[in-house]
Amino acid sequence: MPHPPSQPSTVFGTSPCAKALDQAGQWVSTELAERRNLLLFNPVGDNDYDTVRTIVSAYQMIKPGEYARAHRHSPNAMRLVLDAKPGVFTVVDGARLPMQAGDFLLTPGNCWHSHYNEGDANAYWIDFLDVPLVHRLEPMFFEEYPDGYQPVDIAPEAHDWYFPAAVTRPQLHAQPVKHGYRRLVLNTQAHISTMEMSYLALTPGTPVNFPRNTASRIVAITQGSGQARVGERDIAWQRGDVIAVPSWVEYAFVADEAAEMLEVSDRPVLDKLGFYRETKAQ
Ligand code: 1HN
Repeated sequence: MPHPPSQPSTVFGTSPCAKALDQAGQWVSTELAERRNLLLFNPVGDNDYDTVRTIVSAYQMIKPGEYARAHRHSPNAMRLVLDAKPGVFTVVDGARLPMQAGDFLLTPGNCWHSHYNEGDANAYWIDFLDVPLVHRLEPMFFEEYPDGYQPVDIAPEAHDWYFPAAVTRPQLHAQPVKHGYRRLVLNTQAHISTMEMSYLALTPGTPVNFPRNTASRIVAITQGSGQARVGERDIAWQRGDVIAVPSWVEYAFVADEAAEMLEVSDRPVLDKLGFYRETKAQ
């Protein structure tokens, strides 16, 4: 079994998106903004919010000493941590969960959540939410926590909502290679029923052609670099990048160096409604 590197190969904090967040950090406090987000809207038609039709993703940055106050909403949320020094954590319905590079965390709909950076460097992560789906179906609810501070009740080592990289990466590399890549589907269905989350590990130089299918997905690169073809577009990707793959678009990935990525898809919705369909992979 190839030994996965334990540290991320690059630091997100040097990327143009991180620079934009750093710039925002000079002007906009979490006091003012509640969340410091760089929203990844897809510039198609008159869209000014969605990354794909059912899911939005956004980078978030929190500075040392900052606190993003507690709120809750009906949309489900998930976070993939890019850079974080010790002392960064989120509190979800009273459970204090660490946020370290490579960790993945759930905030199921209607759970109170607040974020803290008690470390000594800016922390960056990617948020994924089913806001566009909830918006279209209309059951949108949002509430501020009274006075903003939710108490911490527990600080568990392990939790159903917490997928530390130290656990998921060895699990991913223990999966068999199928169709040229490894896939680990995270056990999240009991908590978030609208989206499916998988980690993928690609072997350098082995192209992976995915079947065209009716699910929409967002792919976030956690390790390595390579190229993708999504529909008619050629994309060079590296750690920290986010790639939108809309419904019924053909897509293929090839890694230049051992690569890992997280895929967030709306497939459970399509499956439940009987709308999931795919063509055979070439
Ligand atoms: C939200 O509540 C968070 O709580 C992050 O960290 C990103 C994007 C759209 C709507 C709500 C958060 C969000 C969001």
